[in-house]
Amino acid sequence: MTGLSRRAFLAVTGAGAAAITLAGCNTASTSAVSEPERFDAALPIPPLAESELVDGIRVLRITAQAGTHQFRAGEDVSTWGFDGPYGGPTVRATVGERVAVEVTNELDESTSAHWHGMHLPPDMDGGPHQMIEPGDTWRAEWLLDQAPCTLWYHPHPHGATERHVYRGLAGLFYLDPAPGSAEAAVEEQLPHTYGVDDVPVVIGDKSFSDGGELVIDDGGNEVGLLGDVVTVNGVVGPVLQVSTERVRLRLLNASTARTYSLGLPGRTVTLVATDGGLLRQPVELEQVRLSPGERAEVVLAMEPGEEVMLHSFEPELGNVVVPFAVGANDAFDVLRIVAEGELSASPEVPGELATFGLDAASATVRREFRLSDREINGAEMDMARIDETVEVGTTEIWTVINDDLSPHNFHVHDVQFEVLSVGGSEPPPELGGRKDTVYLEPGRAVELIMTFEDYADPQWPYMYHCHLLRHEDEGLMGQFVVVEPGESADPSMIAGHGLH
Ligand SMILES: [Cu+2]
Repeated sequence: MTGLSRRAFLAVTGAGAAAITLAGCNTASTSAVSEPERFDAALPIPPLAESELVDGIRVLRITAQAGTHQFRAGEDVSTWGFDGPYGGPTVRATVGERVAVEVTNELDESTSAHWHGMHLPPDMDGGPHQMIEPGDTWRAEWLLDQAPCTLWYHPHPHGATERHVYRGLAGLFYLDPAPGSAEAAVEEQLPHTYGVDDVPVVIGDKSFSDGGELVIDDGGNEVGLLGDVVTVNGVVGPVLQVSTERVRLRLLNASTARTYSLGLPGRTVTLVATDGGLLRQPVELEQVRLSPGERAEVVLAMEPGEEVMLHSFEPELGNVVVPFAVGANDAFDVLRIVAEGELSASPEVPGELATFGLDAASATVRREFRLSDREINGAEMDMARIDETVEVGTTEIWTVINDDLSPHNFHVHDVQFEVLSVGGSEPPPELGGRKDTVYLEPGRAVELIMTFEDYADPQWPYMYHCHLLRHEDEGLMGQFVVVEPGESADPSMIAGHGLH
């Protein structure tokens, strides 16, 4: 067990901490994740969602449903998924297109579908104010107006997001570059054949009961549920066969609490993109740290006949007070990758990938967000309260501080931000791209810069929150509206709406 109950955690991190030793915690130096004996389950590739063009709009339909899924062959588990028992199809559309997604809820409780990382109007965001009741269909329609990137979609019902995502409701959403764009030329040079050399890797840790069902309430660990079984695209012990000299992995941490640090032991991977799109230049890394909700695109070079293991090293989580209780001591294999005897040629990764950048001198507003326990700036989430009001067109710098001795992270809806500093220093190169979610080390501040370009609407808020989903569910979330200059937030629509 990785278990250290929240009450015990608060006790050791509280005033009496100095008097308490952790000598009794004999799991402190060993990984709490149990690896499968063999990695021989063919990595499933999520199907691409079907779509049709209707009056120039790319229309997709997905359905949230309950079902039965086998993470391990022969073992049926009750799960939830979009268009299937677990996970969801990969949605693919092109920057510049209008998309409409019609989401039907066939579950027996209300849910929602949030487009994580998407720049879109607040009433299309699929947050806790856009609930879909059982039997209903909700239509979200918007213009894909941001850099090409790898996003994802998942439910966002207030107080229940951890459970809905953990049971399996999560899928990828690829924004492909517009034809003729600079990004399209780069994309040609990167591995880009879906499921062949451009491979979705959705990682989720699970915990199973003696009866083989998913354990959801694990007694209240500080960070939420840390499963002792790691799954990729819904299976345990996966293997990926590759037939090309280079393979691109689109990594998504769809876990509710666990942070991974992914790499190939003894060699580097080439990081080309993070949450919001391509980096300026590729970065060679030994490990890519991914906290819940973050994405990374890495390119691996393979030799014919070679076999490598994608591994999760002990993640560097900062100055956490009880490392084993937050997964900091866990290291384990994730995905075996086997190259065929003959590999087709792949282009080299371009040295220049993308051009972008927000100028700190253009920021006219600064805000500070202090995360402590389940409060941001001293307040728990209130669905009927607008916490921040932003004028459309403004570039702002948000300073986000983890005031606790345990991990948090921070996700902002509607925008992709850039990281200006981490703990007062220039961010490492892997944080040099556009992001929507960032890890927060205990006791340190990150400065984020972002521009709120569109979609002024005083009535419908966007969210910002910790993406450790139990923290979010328990109140570590706030709401902002984007308004026209001089306009005020109008919470009249949301007061009493969406509350159950
Ligand atoms: Cu948190």
